[in-house]
Amino acid sequence: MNRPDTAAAGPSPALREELRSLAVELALSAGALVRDGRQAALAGGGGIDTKSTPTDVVTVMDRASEEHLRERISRLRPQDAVLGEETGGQGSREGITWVVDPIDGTVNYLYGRSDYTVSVAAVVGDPLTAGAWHPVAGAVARPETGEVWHAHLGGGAAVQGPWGEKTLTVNTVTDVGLSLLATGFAYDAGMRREQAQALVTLLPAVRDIRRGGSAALDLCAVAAGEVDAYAERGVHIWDIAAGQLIAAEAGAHIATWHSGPERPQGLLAASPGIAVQLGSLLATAYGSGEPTPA
Ligand code: LIP
Repeated sequence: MNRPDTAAAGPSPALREELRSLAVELALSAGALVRDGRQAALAGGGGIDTKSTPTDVVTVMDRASEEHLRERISRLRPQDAVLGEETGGQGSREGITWVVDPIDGTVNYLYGRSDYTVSVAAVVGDPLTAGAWHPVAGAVARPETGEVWHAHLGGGAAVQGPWGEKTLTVNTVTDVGLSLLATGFAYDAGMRREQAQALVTLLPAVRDIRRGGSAALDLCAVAAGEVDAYAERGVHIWDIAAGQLIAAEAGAHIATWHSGPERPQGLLAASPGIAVQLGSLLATAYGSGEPTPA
């Protein structure tokens, strides 16, 4: 298990639990905003812009959700920093930074699909430097189903919904050839080509893959045992910060892999029984080094 040392400097267990409760509240309230505001905001094809490529969309509700989160956090935790997908931020090297993805799975949201989320994490360290931060509390809300997955460092992971709450534990699969792998693809055509080429190695070597469109939801699926692993290259801290903590607290092995300074790193969250096998497969598929524990 490569869960960060819970005794490491940082918030006390009591404060981590408090941050977890706040992350749940924030994710649920922003989720309700984007769910209820979608029809009016996107009526007649309005409310949509693009970012890095014509397929990398941002809606007025992405922006409204992040503004809502920033306003609530500045009121409830004025001493903390905020880093968001849509308006950035510096982060706090000494204290706590709230890392928020106002809508993860924006394309799903645009198409009226239910598999989009709001992801809220409290992290310590420098959130702008890979490997220099770690999450201490987090929540991922799925507004269309009323579910929210949550965890705090050393406190386990759970999911709550209209039906109640249950503790999360990863699967015990030990043969990567029988594993169900969640993955995702970038918006950049060149990166997508590389990811497709990597699939030529990965796809025949696993049971199957699932591509859901939200890294946060994929990581919660690992935690819940709905897939055996998640691996994707090029995701951002706001896509993964809450989900990777939830997966780690449910027993997943978390690692990153690098294939050169010019390439974005990859994230792997896997049931422990297949982490080494899958890590080697990823290294072969991407021509990178073996993943290293996060
Ligand atoms: C999404 C990620 C997903 C990735 C998508 C997209 P967004 O984030 O969560 O894992 O495969 O291409 O980047 O853009 O919906 O916030």
